[in-house]
Amino acid sequence: MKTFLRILIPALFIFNLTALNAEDGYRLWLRYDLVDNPVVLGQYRKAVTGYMTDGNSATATAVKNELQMALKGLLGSQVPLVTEVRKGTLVAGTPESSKLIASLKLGERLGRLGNEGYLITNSKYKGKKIIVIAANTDIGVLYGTFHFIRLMQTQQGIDNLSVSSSPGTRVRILNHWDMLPVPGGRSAGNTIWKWDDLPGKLDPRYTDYARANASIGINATVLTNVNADSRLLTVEYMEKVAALAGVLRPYGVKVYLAAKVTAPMEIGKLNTADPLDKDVIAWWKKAADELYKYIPDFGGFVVKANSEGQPGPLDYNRTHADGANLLADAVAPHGGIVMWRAFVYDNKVPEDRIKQPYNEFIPFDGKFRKNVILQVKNGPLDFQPREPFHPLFGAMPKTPLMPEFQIMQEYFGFTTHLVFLAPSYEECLKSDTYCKGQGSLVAKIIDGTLTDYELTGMAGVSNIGADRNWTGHLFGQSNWYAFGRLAWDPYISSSEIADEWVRMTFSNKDEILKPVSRFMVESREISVNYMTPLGLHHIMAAASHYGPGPWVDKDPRNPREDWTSLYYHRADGNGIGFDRTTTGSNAVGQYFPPVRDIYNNIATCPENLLLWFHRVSWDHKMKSGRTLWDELCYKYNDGVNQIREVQQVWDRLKPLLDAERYENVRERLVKQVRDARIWKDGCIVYFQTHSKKPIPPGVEKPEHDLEWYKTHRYTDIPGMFGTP
Ligand code: GCW
Repeated sequence: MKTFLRILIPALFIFNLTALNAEDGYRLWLRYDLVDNPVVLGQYRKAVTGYMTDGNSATATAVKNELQMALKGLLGSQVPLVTEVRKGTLVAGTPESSKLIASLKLGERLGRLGNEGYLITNSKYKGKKIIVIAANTDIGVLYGTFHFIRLMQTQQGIDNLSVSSSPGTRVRILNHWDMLPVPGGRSAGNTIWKWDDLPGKLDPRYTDYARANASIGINATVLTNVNADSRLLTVEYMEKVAALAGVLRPYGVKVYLAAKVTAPMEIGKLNTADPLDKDVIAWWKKAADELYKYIPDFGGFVVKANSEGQPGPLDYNRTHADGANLLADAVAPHGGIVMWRAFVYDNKVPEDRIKQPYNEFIPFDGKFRKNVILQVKNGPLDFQPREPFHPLFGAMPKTPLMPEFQIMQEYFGFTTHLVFLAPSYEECLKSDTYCKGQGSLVAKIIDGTLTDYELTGMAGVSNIGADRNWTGHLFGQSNWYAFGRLAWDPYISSSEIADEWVRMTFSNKDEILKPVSRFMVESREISVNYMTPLGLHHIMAAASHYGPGPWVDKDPRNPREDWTSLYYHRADGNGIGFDRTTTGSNAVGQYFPPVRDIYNNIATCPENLLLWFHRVSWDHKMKSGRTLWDELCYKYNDGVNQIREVQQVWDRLKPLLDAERYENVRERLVKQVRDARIWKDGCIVYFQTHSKKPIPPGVEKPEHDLEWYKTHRYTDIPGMFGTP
């Protein structure tokens, strides 16, 4: 009996622990498990023996709660909240809320940090060693607190702290592309917003959403799709939005809405939405006044207008500036802003699609109100695996521009493929536009270093959904994380971000940290290789946007030319690629010299953008000495082999990982490897019908004939758009 109990009791204990710590990914990177390095743990326990927070605001309470939770978890036992300083007290507050912090005379250093920045330093108070997290506002203290917690999660030293940090951009915003529920049945899909339960019932998940965002400095969110629903501006929805705003507010996350230009007609019963019509002007003013009654700190609107069927000012022979300024005037008295999207194109305009945003917006530089910012996708087309940077960056000195990145992997295998996107964000931010000579990086334009932009921001199309682990693929979390970190600091590198995220999410141990962060950083290039190497773009399956579709000559949703693959790759017996040089569409002309000349010349154009800018013969000699055709085949082949290697690395890590999270990724990698092969084979057999050349030696032979790839349907890929 005794022996039985001896076995049973620990077994029960272990079972319970496992149950409590279900590794379902819900905790994201905010995992506060015991520091597993005894030396580091010892140092932390000595350095932090208690914590002291002051202030009564909801944000100050959030600081207190977070510290309590984090310290208890990381250090293994309750760390007391103290009212008297003792050795090892962690003091968090503002000079207003905390007498102690006021006495440290940090004024000058804090002065430079603005409303959201913070300091973290070691100090002495009455001869006792303390750690100080200080800021000008409670929200700054919260950001500093999360930074401090991150230092412990990533096992950094905390005895010599001298951190001072403030955000590089002002509006660090998620754009959810979720739809509102459609009356009479269809659900809102995979959204975390439970619209039917609001405003009465608040899912505790909203608080964790806010915590996660605050932990990486995201301070804003657009709740629904930019293909907007005017019901959002009805009182019924304002109440729901206000309830959400109430949960997010203590964490510094402001709510914004997608506005539909025709809302005055759809819900206001006006017979026009003309931005210069006086009734329309009055309607928006009233709508904004009403919104601010419900949500006094409402952020403002994001607008997609005259793009992909969305209504806009051009329908009334007005301009984008007229449309944006109308809304800007309505929210200005309340401090709101308008983010007007530059993602516009029209198949009726006889012009290379990628040139249209630049052409449409350049004439209006300086014509927008002060509280308008243009939201510009990282590249001129549409979130493709690789694009050059958008030529609008640097070209509108009198109009603030904010980049829009896609976190949701619409063209990167949705929630099935492992693709860490920081390298693609970084590639755009570190692109040199030369708008003011060498060193005019996109990052320096959008953060105001090289411009007079008072309003700055960065938008990320969110991948957050109702899955227990938030993003479906566990590694999708890293893209949310990366976006937030870069919006705060547009200069940090992908490898730093990967390193932090792996440490916090998986482990600080080298045997996990090193291989995982390495394949994360490589994963984006791997996907480019098996999907769209050498500057290919928009050759995915129509509608679903999953899998290859270089043969797409008609989109089932709309038979427009600029939604086909043929429009973009232009392959025939002579060669492949879109001539955008001075002898072609001259899209290169939208860049500053010398960028335009570099892109324009086939000898200097980076090979990873070759087919974006050039039409190239199949026999063209590449830098490797191979022909273009052979190089293309090898790139596809490399992509498949590289993702197989990632799969092997992951499998080898199995004994070191918890079963649940290991399995989440393993199962998806199986599909990713399968579908990378389909991409490679499908593209090679299709392009071979044009090149008529043999597949070079060493490239794995395609499994099927072209017809198979053309008719293949995926039945096990969540998140895919529509069908085929
Ligand atoms: O990538 C395309 C998507 C559309 C999206 C559009 C946009 C919200 O396929 O679903 O619409 O971009 O960015 O407006």
